[in-house]
Formats: sequence, C-alpha cells, structure tokens
Amino acid sequence: MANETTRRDMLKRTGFAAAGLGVLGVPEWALPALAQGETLVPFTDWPANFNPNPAPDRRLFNTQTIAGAVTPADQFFTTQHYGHPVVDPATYRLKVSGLVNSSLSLSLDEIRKMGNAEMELGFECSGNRRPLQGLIGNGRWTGVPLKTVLDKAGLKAEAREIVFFGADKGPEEVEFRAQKFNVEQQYGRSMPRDKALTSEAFLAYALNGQPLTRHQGSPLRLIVPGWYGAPNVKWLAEIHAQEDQYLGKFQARWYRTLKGEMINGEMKWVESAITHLQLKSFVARVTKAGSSHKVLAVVLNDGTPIKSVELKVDDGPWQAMTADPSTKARYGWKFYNYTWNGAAPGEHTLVSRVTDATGRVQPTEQELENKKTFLEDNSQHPRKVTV
Ligand SMILES: Nc1nc2c(c(=O)[nH]1)N[C@H]1C(S)=C(S)[C@@H](COP(=O)(O)O)O[C@H]1N2
Ligand SMILES: [Mo]
Repeated sequence: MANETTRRDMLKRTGFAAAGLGVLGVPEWALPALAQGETLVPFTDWPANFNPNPAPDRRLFNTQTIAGAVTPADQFFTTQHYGHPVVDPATYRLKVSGLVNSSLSLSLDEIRKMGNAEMELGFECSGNRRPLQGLIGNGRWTGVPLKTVLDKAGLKAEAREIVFFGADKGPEEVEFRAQKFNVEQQYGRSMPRDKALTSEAFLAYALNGQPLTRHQGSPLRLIVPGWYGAPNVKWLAEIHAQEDQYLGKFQARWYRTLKGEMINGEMKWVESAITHLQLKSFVARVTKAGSSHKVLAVVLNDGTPIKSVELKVDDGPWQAMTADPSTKARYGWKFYNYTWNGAAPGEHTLVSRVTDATGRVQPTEQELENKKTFLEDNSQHPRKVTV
C-alpha cells in the first residue's frame, strides 16, 4: 500500500516533470501501458534528477514506461559525438568508393528500389549501464542488405576492409611525441570484408514503417544486427573499400574494452574492439495489481537463443521468469515476467540474470571487476523498490 503511485507521482518521480512536461502536457507515449488497476512501483534507487533529454541531441529511454515490444521512434534513445548533421533526403547520395569495380553514387530512391527487407531488432549503446540502462531500444527497421550494395559496386580482390562514414565531423586532438595536433574526424567505423558480406548487416531508411528521423540518422544508416550501437553509422555518407586497416578514432582509439583475465595465476590484459552485444538482462519495471506484484525484465544479446532468465528477491533463491511470447525476434529485445506474491512491506532488492543456450551466464558486477573501461557493462543490476 505504502508506495502505490498515481500517474502524476510516477511522472514526477521518473523525471518527466523535471524535463518540464506538466501532466497535461505529457505526450501519450510517456504513460506506461498498465492494465486496469495496475500501478507502477517506482525504483527507489532511481536518480531524483533524472532528465530524459539532457541535451537537444540526446534522449534516454525510461524503461519504466515500456508499452510494447517496439519502441516508438520519438522515444528511441539517441546519442552521437558531433550533434546532428543536416542531410537533405532530396539531394542525398550514398557514395561507394575505393577498391570497387564501379564507384557508385546512389540516390535514396535508387536505394529504396534495391530492397525493402524488414527486421525487428534492438541495440544498446556500449556505454549503457546502471543506474538508468536508458541507452537501449528496439525497433522495426527497413532497408537494403549491405551485400546487395557491395555486390552492385563489385569488391576488388584486394578490398579487405569496408569503412562506413557518417556525414558528421569534428576536430579531435591527436598526440604524437608529446605534441598535440587537431585532426578532423569524420565519424567512421569499419568491418572486415567477410563480415560485411556474410553478416545480416543492412542499410536502413525506415524505423517502425516511417522514414528515419534526424535523430536516428536520416536518410540512411547502417544496422548490424546483434552488435552494439557504435557500428550502426547514422547519416551514412560513404562506404569505402580499402586494403589497409581503418584507424579512425571511433574504430581504433575509442569503443575499445580493456579487460584482465587470470591465466595460470597471472593477469593477462587484453584490449578488444566493441562488436557484438554482450549477454544482458535487467529489471525494467515493477507494477502492482491487487496483492501481487509483477516484475518485468528486459533481455538483449547478440541473437544467441536464450535458455533462461531468473529473478532473485533479496537473499532468496533464483526463480524462473516467464518469456513474453510477443517478443520473439532473433535480434530483438525480449521481455520476461515474474509474479511476485506475498511481498512483505518494506524495501526489497530485485536482480535478474540471463543464461544463453551455450551455457554463458550474465556476470555479476564483481566478476567484471577486471574490466577497466566502462563500456560493455553487462553485469547483473540489482534494483530497489519499496512495497
Ligand atoms: N554518424 C554517426 N553515427 C553514429 C554515431 C555518431 O556519433 N555518428 N554514434 C553511434 C553510437 S555510439 C550509438 S550508441 C548509436 C546511437 O544510435 P541512435 O541515436 O539511433 O540510438 O549511433 C551510432 N552511430
Ligand atoms: Mo554508443
């Protein structure tokens, strides 16, 4: 009884009021799809100053407002390094250059005619982590397989590295022998030729059946199913085939993970590039209906089938959660539910953990303590509620 909330309280608590949206001015999407008689039990460890729009070009998703498998485009999280470039879809051209038999310059219409495959998939920023877990979303993307475009250009035998450039640019300091130089960087990410040709990567021009918004990379972006957000290059301007490895900042110096592993009693440090999503789950929302509570967990991974998701309440045993049959897409996020009966009044800690079909188990925070960089944090995330 203690913590039942009205929608007004919930909106305040979860930061919509802080963002300057009064209850009457709140867009319909901000209201969680709760069943009749169901009320939200807010997380008590949620930051009081939560602001879903910390900057005009940044948006966080409040998982407590999840209303279905597909995240509406105007709620989809957004982040990038150099703000939003302006790209006019009417004059837009995608260039395909470098070690190809024929260089291409494709209009949006030409690209649309090359394919309209649709895939439901989710991704998170590799920096997504506690306490918010708000850099995550799931959508229906439409586009052209990357292979179709690469085959049209014809990759030469020496083309070993495929680089994807966005239209956005900015200056970055590069240090060489204690001297600093300002080097212009275009947002760029690369992939080995084989990955580009065999993966399910595609060039997306629509999200949830509508043209991409400026936030999500209008008019065209790369999507790599099962990978983190960074490779999903927005405002895609050019695909360049080359022989040498691409060493741009966001490929070679940023979006890397430094992790130590104990091998025969010795710590071995390894640096790796961010690619596929690490196995993750977290408690996204708790609601109350009558005398029982419902816990919703979100799972996201690289597309490996999920074996189980479990929930632990305080120091109790791990209990099985039930898969929501509406979330089935291979690369989509998945919802799991748990009916929590007989919760004693007071504060409780809820934590979920996921195991995939290969036997991989989501690590605890302690098990990840030798991961020195904050990226790729897929650790179990205990959350608190008061009932
Ligand atoms: N051109 C360009 N693409 C980019 C970025 C960027 O800075 N520039 N940021 C990447 C990162 S780090 C993430 S997490 C995703 C975010 O995609 P979204 O804004 O559609 O959620 O875009 C990726 N694509
Ligand atoms: Mo990211």
